[in-house]
Amino acid sequence: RHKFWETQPVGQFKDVGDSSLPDGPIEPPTPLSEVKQEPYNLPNLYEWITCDINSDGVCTEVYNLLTDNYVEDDENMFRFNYSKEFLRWALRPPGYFKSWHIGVRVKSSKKLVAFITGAPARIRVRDEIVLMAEVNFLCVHKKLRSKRLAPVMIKEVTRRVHLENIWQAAYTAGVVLPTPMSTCQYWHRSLNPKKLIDVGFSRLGARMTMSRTIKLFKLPDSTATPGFRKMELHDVPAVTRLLRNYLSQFIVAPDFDENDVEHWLLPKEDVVDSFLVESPETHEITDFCSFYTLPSSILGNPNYSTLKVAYSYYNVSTKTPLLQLMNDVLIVAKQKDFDVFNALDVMQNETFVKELKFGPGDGKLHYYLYNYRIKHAVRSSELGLVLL
Ligand code: NHW
Ligand code: EN5
Repeated sequence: RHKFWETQPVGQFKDVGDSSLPDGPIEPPTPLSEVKQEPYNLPNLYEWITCDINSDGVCTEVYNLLTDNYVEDDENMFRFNYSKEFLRWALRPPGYFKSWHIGVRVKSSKKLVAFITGAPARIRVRDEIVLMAEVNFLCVHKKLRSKRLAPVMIKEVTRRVHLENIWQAAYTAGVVLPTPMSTCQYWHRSLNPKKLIDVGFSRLGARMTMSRTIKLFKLPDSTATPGFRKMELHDVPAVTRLLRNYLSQFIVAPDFDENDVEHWLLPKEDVVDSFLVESPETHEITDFCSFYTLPSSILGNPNYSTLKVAYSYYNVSTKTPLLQLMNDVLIVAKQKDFDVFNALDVMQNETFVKELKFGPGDGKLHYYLYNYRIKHAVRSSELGLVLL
């Protein structure tokens, strides 16, 4: 059934429920001298390239490939439209490897037709901190699908990750592969219900008119929490402490240090937004929330071409109730003209989605680890990890 995945060190469907297998690495590392030194073979018309994502030209080529060929919803109405600045942010975290930004070109025309990336991360699984590659942006041009190019791309990124002496990876996908360590539900909070209905992202509910729907999703003009403000550079140490302490309760979570927090959470216009609550009395940082910006192209609509979408990222509440904190972040997302705010049911997100009028989406997101077994699947609320 899975001719490729059956050959890989991932949990196999036949082993689901087998408690005799231990948690942890499936295969031991091999000596670096035994890692294949040459790239895997591609069909003859194609060649590997390492993408210099700093180059504006290369970044534009990657952007165009993804804009036209990356992930769509099940009815092909929307397609992810990661911005160039977002791609640069996602692909250049502290300690990144340029060799993990892998493209495939047509030899004759030099056209970019496929892409895959890795980015290094320390991820804690229970009480073990594991150095991993976060693999993302796997994309094969629509005209080259179903030719078994994806397995070659995955083997090549694996080889280049191994060359850096890293033996585990984490990735998410909308499709079921052998085998999810966790499965999450997408939730959506309408901010601009009229546009969402016009483009087919959502539907008018039964016995609902447009004006009642608009009223239902109305939000206050300004945030409610005293001391709520944008995160700044000098907040990095306090946010790191708050976040590390919060994430320690989850079974799988990133192990963020101050450099990681500066990279992943310091606001970057049209890429990532972060807010915190500074107590007006003690000036203590008590709460934190964030979202990233990932628009979707609207396919074949005469009136609209893009949907502005915010995705819930990391949120921490210690003093402000999470419900109030998230209502404030919805208000700022609305002020910034987002059409919809998305969240997965990870961490404590189930505690606010219904009350704040999110509705379940038609999409699921499956989380995977490569070469690391977790015997019992993790509940989504036990996941403290958000991948882009
Ligand atoms: S998930 C988004 C993936 N991208 C898209 O969906 C974009 C649109 N689709 C495409 O471009 C986020 C193509 O359909 C792709 C497949 C390229 C998806 N993950 O070439 P063939 C990520 O980027 C398996 C993994 O003929 P294709 C995460 C499939 O099960 N495997 O198909 C990426 C089959 O194998 P099987 C996937 O449609 C994580 C084989 O590919 C997959 O032309 C990557 C068919 O290949 C997916 N999303 O191209 C893994 N989709 O065994 C990283 C299909 O079933 C692992 N397949 O026969 C870790 C590596 C690092 C390790 C380090 C120690
Ligand atoms: C790796 N980092 O299916 C990423 N999105 O629900 C790969 N549905 O937007 C992950 N189909 O339900 C890929 N509207 C997995 C996600 C692929 C994209 C995807 C889903 C997630 C989505 C929307 C639009 C559906 C259009 C038709 C959806 C309903 C919203 C409604 C709002 C009002 C309250 C009720 C719900």
